[in-house]
Amino acid sequence: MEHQSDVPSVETTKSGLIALGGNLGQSEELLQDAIRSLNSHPRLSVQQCSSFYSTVPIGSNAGDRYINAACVFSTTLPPQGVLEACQAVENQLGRTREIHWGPRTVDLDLITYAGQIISTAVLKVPHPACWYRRFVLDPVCEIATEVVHPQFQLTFGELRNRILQRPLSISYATLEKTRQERIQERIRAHFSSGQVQVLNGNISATESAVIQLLTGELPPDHLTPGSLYESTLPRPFEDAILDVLRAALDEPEVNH
Ligand code: A4P
Ligand code: MG
Repeated sequence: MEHQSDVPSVETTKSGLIALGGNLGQSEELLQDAIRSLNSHPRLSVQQCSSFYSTVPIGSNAGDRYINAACVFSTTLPPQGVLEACQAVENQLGRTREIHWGPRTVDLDLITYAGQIISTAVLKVPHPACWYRRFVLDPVCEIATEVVHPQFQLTFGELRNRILQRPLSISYATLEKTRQERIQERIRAHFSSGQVQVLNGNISATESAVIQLLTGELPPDHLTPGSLYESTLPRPFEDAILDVLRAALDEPEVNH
């Protein structure tokens, strides 16, 4: 029998997308340094970069406005290797991780890798939040609007168009009544009816809601665009939902 180690490995070139963000220090220069640094990796090359966008910070600890961008890369590294290359660049550019979602010099997220779906303890691809964040979708769509999100089978351009609907329609498919009411109250306090519309729970959410909030665990093979499982969001859920909506509603400003 032939062992795996006896088979000569053939290195194929794969491509993917990385999203960049930062809000500490000279962010534009730091993002440019990050792109140069990624490109200097012997097995990774940056093919195309978006403009730089100024975006509203999402998350209560997030700090000042962010600069966000995206790039297309090609690589002979496996996905885990691209993640490690990204983390090496973050560390080299002075990233520390005292606060989750806290201010950072440079944050590099692997958005897609060769149309693959990956879910390990350290790497989730496509990036789970990429479909509702304008700070990811706008730069990505500038350079890769036709790239298909492999779980949703929609292009990034289509994913962005869904989020552009106003009011943004959301539903609480499986949340119990008291939690629905609590969340609804908070949404009303933060967003106007022209921004967010909460659909009645018994409407078929998959058809009409852009974002559908669900409790319980994420079923890996039943992912539809718009399904947001409680288990995939930071706690408390009620705050995380407001952050999701802010990230979907924010209008990034191009900052060439
Ligand atoms: N990880 C899993 N999958 C991936 C992936 N596809 N790409 C793991 C990158 N990392 C991935 O990330 C935590 C762990 O996620 C890593 O150890 C890796 O194994 P991190 O970069 O250390 O921590 P983080 O970035 O603080 O947390 P997280 O959850 O990744 O946050 P996000 O999603 O990166 O969001 N507002 C604006 N306007 N612009 C921003 O760019 N970014 C964030 C952070 C919050 N608010 C923002 C922005
Ligand atoms: Mg990150």
